[in-house]
Amino acid sequence: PRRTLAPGAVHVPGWLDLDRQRELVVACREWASEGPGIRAATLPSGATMSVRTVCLGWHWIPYRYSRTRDDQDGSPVTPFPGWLADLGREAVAAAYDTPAQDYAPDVALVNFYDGDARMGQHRDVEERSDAPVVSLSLGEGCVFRFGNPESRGKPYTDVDLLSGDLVVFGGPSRFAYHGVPRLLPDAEVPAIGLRSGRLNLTLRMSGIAD
Ligand code: MD3
Ligand code: FE
Repeated sequence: PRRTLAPGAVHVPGWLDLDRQRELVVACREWASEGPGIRAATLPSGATMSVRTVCLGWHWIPYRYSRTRDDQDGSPVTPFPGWLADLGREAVAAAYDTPAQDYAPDVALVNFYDGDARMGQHRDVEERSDAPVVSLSLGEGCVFRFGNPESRGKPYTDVDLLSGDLVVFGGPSRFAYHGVPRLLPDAEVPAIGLRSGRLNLTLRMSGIAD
């Protein structure tokens, strides 16, 4: 089933079957342990994010992209694998019910949430492309707050995202405010090899030439 949250924003609950969820968990674990590992980014205010992130293709630092892990040991970012770009095309095609051969994601942010981790309302404006963002959720559920392009406040809609869910954000929804106010620790979690917490993968087109 597909559910349109707003123009260009489509939620496909349970899009990833359990085998694909397990494969993604294995891959995320590998990426998170490569080189200097997964890290909580530090904001310009000096505050540390409660979410931990590992990046593929381009390394995200508040608020720019780099090919190197400039806030860690400066090592090169993990490459963005071709199979993940294929998965992104498949996701966009499923959400919009139309072929997506031109969708060529070159950045993935893998976010890990546990305990009281949350993500405040923000817009993703570091990319130089208005191509859609693909979001894949694994493990514990969360409340996802989908806002509007104008302000952090109302109107917004709260949507539960559960393990295996896909959401694609494109068109007029691409630059909307959004965030994750909390996990849903009491929701049931399938056995996919995640002991606890929530993983979210977002696939993006950086629009950066190199
Ligand atoms: C709507 N991640 O990494 S995914 C992020 O669950 C981020 O970890 C959240 O926000 C998470 O930037 C939410 C859903 C999402 C991601 C990117 C978007 C929604 C979006 C970009 C534009 C509009
Ligand atoms: Fe975001």
